Amino acid sequence: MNFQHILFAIEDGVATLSLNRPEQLNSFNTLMHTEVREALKQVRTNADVRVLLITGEGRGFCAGQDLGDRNVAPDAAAPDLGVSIEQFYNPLIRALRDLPLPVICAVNGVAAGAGANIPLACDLVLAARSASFIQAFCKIGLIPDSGGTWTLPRLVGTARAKALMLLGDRLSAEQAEQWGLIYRVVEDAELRNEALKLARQLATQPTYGLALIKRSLNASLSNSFDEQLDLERDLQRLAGRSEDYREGVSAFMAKRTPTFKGR
Ligand code: LHQ
Repeated sequence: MNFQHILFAIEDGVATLSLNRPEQLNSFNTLMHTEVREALKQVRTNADVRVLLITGEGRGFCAGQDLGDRNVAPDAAAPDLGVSIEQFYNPLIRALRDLPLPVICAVNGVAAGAGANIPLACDLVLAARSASFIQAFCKIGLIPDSGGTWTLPRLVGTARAKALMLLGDRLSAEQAEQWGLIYRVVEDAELRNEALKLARQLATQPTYGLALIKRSLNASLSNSFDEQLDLERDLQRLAGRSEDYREGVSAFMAKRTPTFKGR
């Protein structure tokens, strides 16, 4: 499939997906959703892919839904936005959270609306120093979607999540790091390289095990302590059966560098 609104490449075990409508700050229209969905399908089904890196082209990361895509003229019938969420945004967020591999998000610029919540569905978020996060929904009479009402309060606490979502103020990358919304701020010029370096490093690691770590941490946010202990038991059972576990222990005992295959 030839993509128009995203760039997609697979190299050294790393799939890089870059949103590519820079003039509209990489806001989502239907075609971009369709292309992202197709790329994520390739990520899921290509055994060579061990890590996914998501970023954006131009000065923005993503401004959420393309607002020009909706007819809001006074004489037009009210749109059913639930359809768009059901068809596109919820499947996208679920796909990112459920991908059995680490997902890195490199937020290269402003991230607004759904574009501010997509990174929160990823596993490691780096942001350029000049990037910012805006829960812009409240400014146009909408509620935050793309999982934001679930992820944001868990990351920064309800008091800060409510302020961000009710006021729609711009949060700098630095503040986002201090509040625990993202993992790390890096200098603008270094973002892509730093993110790629991290992705390539992770792609040499026991990525099957990393996927199980991701699964257990995601589940811990809504599990009880007892449920989580049981889950740890079950996932450790799976991890212990992996080739990478054998390789890791053998390499440790032989004092050599392990070669992991992600299975
Ligand atoms: C855009 C957009 C945009 C189109 C900038 N659309 N063109 C889910 C389900 C269904 C429906 C509804 O929504 C959702 C989820 C959502 O995501 S709702 C929230 C949608 N997003 C927003 O409300 C953010 C709108 N954008 C902004 O507030 C600003 O553009 C930000 C703060 C992101 C950036 O501001 P500036 O740096 O000052 O840039 P700008 O506003 O000048 O934008 C640059 C261009 O990008 C401009 O086009 P132009 O032709 O004038 O250069 C904008 O119109 C265009 N653009 N966001 N979402």
